Amino acid sequence: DPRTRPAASPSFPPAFFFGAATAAYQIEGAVDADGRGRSIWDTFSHTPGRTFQGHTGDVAVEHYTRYREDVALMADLGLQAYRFSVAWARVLPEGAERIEQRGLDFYSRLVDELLSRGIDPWITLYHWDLPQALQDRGGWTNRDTAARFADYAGIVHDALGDRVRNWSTLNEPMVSALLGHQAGEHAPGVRDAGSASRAVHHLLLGHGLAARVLRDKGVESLGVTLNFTPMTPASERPEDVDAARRLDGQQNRMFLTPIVQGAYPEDVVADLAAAGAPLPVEDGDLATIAAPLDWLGVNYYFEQTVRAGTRPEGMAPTCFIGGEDVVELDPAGPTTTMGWGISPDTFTALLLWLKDQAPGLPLVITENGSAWDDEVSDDGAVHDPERVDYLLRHLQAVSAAIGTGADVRGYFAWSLLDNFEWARGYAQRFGLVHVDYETQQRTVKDSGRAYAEIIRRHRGV
Ligand code: GBH
Repeated sequence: DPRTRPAASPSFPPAFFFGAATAAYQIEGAVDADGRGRSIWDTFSHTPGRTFQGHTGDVAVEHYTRYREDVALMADLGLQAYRFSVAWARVLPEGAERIEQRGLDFYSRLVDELLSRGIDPWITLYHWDLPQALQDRGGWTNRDTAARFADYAGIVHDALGDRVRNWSTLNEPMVSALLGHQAGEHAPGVRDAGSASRAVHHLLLGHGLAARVLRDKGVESLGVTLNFTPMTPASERPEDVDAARRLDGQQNRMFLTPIVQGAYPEDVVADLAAAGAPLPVEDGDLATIAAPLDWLGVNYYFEQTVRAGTRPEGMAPTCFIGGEDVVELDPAGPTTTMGWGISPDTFTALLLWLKDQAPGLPLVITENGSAWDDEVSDDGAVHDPERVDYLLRHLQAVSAAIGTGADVRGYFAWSLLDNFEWARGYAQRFGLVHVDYETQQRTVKDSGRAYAEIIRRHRGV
């Protein structure tokens, strides 16, 4: 089938690796199993009006009970690595203190299964599912949550560190802080600039404290995952250029710069202060946040063009502090079912920009992918030529960046499986593997087969 055969296969350095990524709440289900505590995503998804048609992660794709089958699928695809997150509330049902051994045991079984198949586990400690018990004490707006996160990191490492080499603290603190506390589109569903800026700083502080704990325990492959959305001004008008600067500041630089340079960008500090939402920085915090890392995880999906102006009636609330006078434009070209544009060249430019921003820090693509309306067709296959095209063009973009000097070590496709796409519920499918939500049957899509072929050629097997 020509749709599964890449025209020009991009080439990568021999040590480059390919994997796929998931996150706990999006796939596990089994929310009441083995003493798991509630998380803010249980609360949020069960609050009427918060998610698409009230969808929740209660069942998701039953990965908690089907993980063996899912690891077998990974092995069939030839994946070299698998990035997954640990649900804090499975390990510490109240967020702190009492450890639930059965929760740790699940991840231990998963790790053993991966290793038995020769797949390298990459753990993310936090992919947005804060224990509700900690939210009840203020969540990320409370400085104490950063210290609790560091404790939790140490507990997970004590259980899995003998077998897992690769550790990431946070996934996309931008989303936790700004979508969770400024736009209110994600859990905990708060819309308050002051809460958002407190969450920004405490997430970063939590990252730094956890990094210290993991380093002390001997971790040698330590990173954090940030999401990047490059911002382009709609015109040369100074107000549009400034709108793009402000959004770029909060979306991209506010998280990257403290981690790699030990300081918040001055323009961002000024913007937040002007919006009445200063960052609650205390002495020593920035040195903690700038803990040395072994790699930076990069999530990239699309670029955004912005202009200054009044947001049209009915437009979703801005996720940027003081961003009420900035408008995000619809993409000019074709879009995925998320409504996101497709800009592989911007991916190359982003990786080269990161090479300059974080000299000497290896990059790992921890997420990249696209959503489409996939269906199992009469021949029993799932034909997703758009995803094949997106995948190939973005892999070419990574290859081009490497060719121009970016030190990119690996690529994780988002996602292994169709899953609970947060506020968009099960309406958006990102998987390389299709899931029938009635039967839980998995079907490898054409894109999964194309990816397997790329990996097979890369490994020369
Ligand atoms: C990732 O989030 C998540 O890690 C993953 O769990 C999720 O399933 C996947 O992507 C697909 O959504 O600057 O105003 O244009 C990415 C979510 C998308 C949130 C881009 C911020 C930019 C908002 N990010 N979005 S704006």
